[in-house]
Amino acid sequence: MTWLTTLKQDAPAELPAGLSPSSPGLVIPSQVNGHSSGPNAHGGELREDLQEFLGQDTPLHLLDDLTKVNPVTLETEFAKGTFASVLRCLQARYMADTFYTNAGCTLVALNPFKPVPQLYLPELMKEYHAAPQPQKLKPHIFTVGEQTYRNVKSLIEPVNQSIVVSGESGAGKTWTSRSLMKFYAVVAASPTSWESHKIAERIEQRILNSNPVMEAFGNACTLRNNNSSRFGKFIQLQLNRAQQMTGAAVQTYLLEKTRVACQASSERNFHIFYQICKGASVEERLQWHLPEGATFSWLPNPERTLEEDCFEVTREAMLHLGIDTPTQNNIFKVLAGLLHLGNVRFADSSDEAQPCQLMDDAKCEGKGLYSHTQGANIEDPLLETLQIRTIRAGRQQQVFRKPCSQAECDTRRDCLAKLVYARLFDWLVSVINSSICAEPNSWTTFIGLLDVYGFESFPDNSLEQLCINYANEKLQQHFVAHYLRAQQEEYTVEGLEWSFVNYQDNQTCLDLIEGSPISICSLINELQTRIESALAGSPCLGHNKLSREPSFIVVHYAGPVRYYTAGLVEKNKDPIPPELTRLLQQSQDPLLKVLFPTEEKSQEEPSSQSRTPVLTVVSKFKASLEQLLQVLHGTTPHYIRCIKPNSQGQAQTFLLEEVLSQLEACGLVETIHISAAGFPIRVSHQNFAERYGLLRRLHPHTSPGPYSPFPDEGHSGWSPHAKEAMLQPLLQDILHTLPALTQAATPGDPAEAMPASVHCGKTK
Ligand code: AOV
Ligand code: MG
Repeated sequence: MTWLTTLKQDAPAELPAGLSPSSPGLVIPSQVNGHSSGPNAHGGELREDLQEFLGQDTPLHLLDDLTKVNPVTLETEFAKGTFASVLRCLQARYMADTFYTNAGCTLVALNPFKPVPQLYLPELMKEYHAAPQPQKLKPHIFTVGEQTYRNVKSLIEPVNQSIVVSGESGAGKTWTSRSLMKFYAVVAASPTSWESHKIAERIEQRILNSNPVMEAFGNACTLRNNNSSRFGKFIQLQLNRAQQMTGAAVQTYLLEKTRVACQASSERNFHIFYQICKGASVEERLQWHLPEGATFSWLPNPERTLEEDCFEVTREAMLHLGIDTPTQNNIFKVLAGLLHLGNVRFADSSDEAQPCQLMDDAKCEGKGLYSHTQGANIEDPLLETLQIRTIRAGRQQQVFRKPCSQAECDTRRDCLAKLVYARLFDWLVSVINSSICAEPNSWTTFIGLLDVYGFESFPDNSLEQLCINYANEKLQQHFVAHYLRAQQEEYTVEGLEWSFVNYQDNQTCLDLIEGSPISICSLINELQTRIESALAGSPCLGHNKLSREPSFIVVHYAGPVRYYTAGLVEKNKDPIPPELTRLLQQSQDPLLKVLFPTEEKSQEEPSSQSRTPVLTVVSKFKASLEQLLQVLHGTTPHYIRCIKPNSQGQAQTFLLEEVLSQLEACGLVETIHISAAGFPIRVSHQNFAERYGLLRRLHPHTSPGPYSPFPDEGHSGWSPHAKEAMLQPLLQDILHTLPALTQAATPGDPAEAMPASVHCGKTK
């Protein structure tokens, strides 16, 4: 038996009358299983137990103090203000530069919003790694990292581990997973070096190099975070039997590709575009057709200088990953081409039979993509592809050409850019994978790091938010299921009486989103199919058919979100005109040739026999999420909840309301409810006996226990003063073990006096 949670199992026979083996009040008073018939009944019972146990002459104020932490008080405390206590605890710690706090099985990570290099020094990593009990050091992501690492190692049958990092945009998820990767690069360093692409590089260095590359292409400055990840990431760090990191594999989710062609005001495009515009040399500008001072409509706010605009770092990292300079040049040339494409403007055509023409001032700039990627001149097929739709109809599949409206031309232009960028990103991920992935027989276990977008709720939410929140809903369910299951199993092993608290199960919400046969996902998919099949013949069916203002609300575990259905179906379908794919397949550009191989069938390309159904965004996302969950289910999960103390990104500023809403959104409310339903304190028998064994000796009728720390075992009949002297430290111990419940810190308390853990007692 690993943990002692009550005295029930191993209660010594000589326990004094009145303190029954099933009454764990004295040990950890918050753990009483809710047998009380009412607050007073329970409080009184405990006090009597204590008095009986400690002797009638025990000073009354000591009894009072000890009964203060009785379960009833805790219940009431919890009901009326656990969050207030938790908030004040986090606040006091934050103000004293203590950014990590344990909360049950999760670690809360507050964003310092200032450099704290001393927290991430390799020496500190080694200290956590070398500590006999890292959990006894200050709470840190390295404690989680080390625990995870030891879990893999210590088990006879190795079990894969995962660390799920969550939190809202700008809370520090990417920072945290990056720091954990650095931690493993130090503690699980492989002794051998790799020789590849002329660069001898240790594998862990290569793995770290994947970060700047993926962030350059997948991150952007948003209103909430200057370096916001616009994709989800799951990286598996692969370990061999000797616990050395031999490689890694990256899986990405749902890149926000619309950002290439459309950025909210005050936001920016992906970092890489700014990097090439700011960092290119004179020769490179010539080579990539990026004249100095050129303006691009898809490059808003270029005057802002961010530390992320570090082209050299990206290039260096690409080189280390095996992407050579000619390939890099090719990539940057294509990206410059996309910027030029963004400057293409179409004038409205007064004659529907005539294609929209380029606006005069855009003509020259619009040449960019053609000349770069086609090797052909301006009158080539690209312009035509944007302007004219080809329709195949009739038995003979005759081809009709129909000029597009101005809006349609714009949509096709944007679609082309998104298509190229998304393919480029996927290709980069595959190159990174082939560069860092270990041979199948060179690793046995992995540690997975999940850095996904946090729960999102904006005034206007669409398909992107639906997918993101759906993912969070799934992860929350995984967390609750895992945590409850783990607790239940432990209680069964310990032989404890245990009944489930009625926690909020989000299965109902998941059924609403993904259930079968009818759910939001299936209806969005079906609506599209039905519109296409039932209304296909209508000449009036345009893209804006559904763009009224209808919406629906989903009550997520983290709060209700209103989703507008306008454009939802179209976004879900994410149509790619087949002419665009065909055009790119014909390109002579070496990179585009790789991204768009000719043998691949374009979407909606009619095949001779049957039309394979086009996978919608939601279906693809659902499938990748299920795959991820399957992987996570095969691991022992650990959770880090990142919290943003204020939305301005200011150091030393802790806004209670903003933090509270995040505690709710990241499911900490749920976690605390679940923790509250269980036994919050776990102490091994040995530690417990060492710590509290003397209490037994204070009673004249008890015989010394096996772990008594005192030499004068036979002694009994302590004086009241002696008892008080001995009990005071114990009392302090108990009060410090349950401080979040019993001692709400007042603002300004020194953080060191605050508990390193926030938790609470039973509610039932
Ligand atoms: P996110 O990943 O959670 O947001 P980041 O990890 O990018 O957020 O963190 C946002 C910014 O906060 C970073 O760029 C740092 O400036 C700062 N920061 C975070 N953690 C620390 C830390 N431990 N020490 C110092 N600075 C830190 V998003 O990807 O937008 O959901 O999409
Ligand atoms: Mg991020």
